[in-house]
Amino acid sequence: MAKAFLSLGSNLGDRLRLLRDAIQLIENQDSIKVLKLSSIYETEPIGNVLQSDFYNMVVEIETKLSPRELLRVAKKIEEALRRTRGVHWGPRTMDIDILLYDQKIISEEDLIIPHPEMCRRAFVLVPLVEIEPELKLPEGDLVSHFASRVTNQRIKKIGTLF
Ligand code: PH2
Ligand code: MG
Ligand code: MG
Repeated sequence: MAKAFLSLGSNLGDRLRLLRDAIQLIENQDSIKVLKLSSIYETEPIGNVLQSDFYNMVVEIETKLSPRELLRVAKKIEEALRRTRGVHWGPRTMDIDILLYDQKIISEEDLIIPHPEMCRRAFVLVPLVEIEPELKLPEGDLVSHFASRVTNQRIKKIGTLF
């Protein structure tokens, strides 16, 4: 079994409901066991697209799926929640990204782990550190070290999902 971390984000529609549905769909997978859920955070949009605030959270899972199989399941769940595609980094009903998969480093065209942007994003780092304060990247750096460097990004804890 591998341990992995997923980032969930929504800024279109009923964001809370969409996060709840995404978690439900993840928990319904026989091949995935949810270990921990972070709180939900309202976060400023990162990137050069004018769009509304996101709700973000992080999920820690245990899985027998390979990274690529896990990616396929994540895409399937995004589809089920009718993720609208369009602007790169633009508004979406549900975005599910793989942040970490054990201590693996993967660098393929459509699958990069650790997630290449994760160390610059408060909306990923803050919930990650909330559920695993001692978590390290494959390179050995503490995730909390990066979290302390993104305090300029607006992020507000909303509460828990259930
Ligand atoms: N996702 C992006 C781009 N910008 N900003 C926030 N706050 N939250 C996100 O989930 C997010 C983003 C691309 O996936
Ligand atoms: Mg993303
Ligand atoms: Mg994505």
